[in-house]
Amino acid sequence: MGFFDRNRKELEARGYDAARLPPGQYLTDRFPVLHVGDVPEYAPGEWSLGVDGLVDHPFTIDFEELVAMPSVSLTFDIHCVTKWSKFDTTWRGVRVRDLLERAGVAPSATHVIEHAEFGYTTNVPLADITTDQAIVAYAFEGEPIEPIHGGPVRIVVPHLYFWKSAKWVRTLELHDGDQPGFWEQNGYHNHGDPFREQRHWGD
Ligand SMILES: Nc1nc2c(c(=O)[nH]1)N[C@H]1C(S)=C(S)[C@@H](COP(=O)(O)O)O[C@H]1N2
Ligand SMILES: [Mo]
Repeated sequence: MGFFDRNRKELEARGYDAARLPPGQYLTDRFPVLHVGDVPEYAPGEWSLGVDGLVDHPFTIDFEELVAMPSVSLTFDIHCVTKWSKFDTTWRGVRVRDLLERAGVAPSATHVIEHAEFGYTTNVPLADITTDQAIVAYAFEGEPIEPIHGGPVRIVVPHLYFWKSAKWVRTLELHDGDQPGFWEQNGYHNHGDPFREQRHWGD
């Protein structure tokens, strides 16, 4: 039996429903760190989040304003395209949907482009980023998100591969039509559903 089969047996033995693990993935208890480039350092008050593009009222908020918004604490399984999955991660944040509502999304908008520090981008259809579970997260397991994991603020869109969850997010841009982001331009799938194994273009 190979590593992946052994891992799947092991998680069943631990009492997990194996259906939670998407095809081709393995379960890890670690929290791997994955990104291109540097980890940004912010001076106090320097971080902000903009909502712009095809909206009626573009706005920018700072960390205090974000934290003052109604928030949710949610527990998700996360899945990285490099094949690790982690179960039961708990995040607190503001639903992306609530931020978009405040900006007033134009009828022509179809996608959100997440813009992160240093030019990282990823594209998500509106329907995927306005679910109950898609959040602008500022806490992980009850603590501020560590800088290496995207702190102070990252996106979490748990039902898609984790590259769709931008760390150090700075702008949510409403866009008319799809526009492949950083990894999508480099061969990753435009949608990225782990349960359909949408890893690369053509999957
Ligand atoms: N800004 C930014 N966000 C990013 C990335 C990145 O390179 N830059 N990598 C993505 C990928 S491929 C993954 S798997 C997750 C990893 O998040 P983690 O380091 O907290 O596990 O962040 C995603 N968000
Ligand atoms: Mo990833």
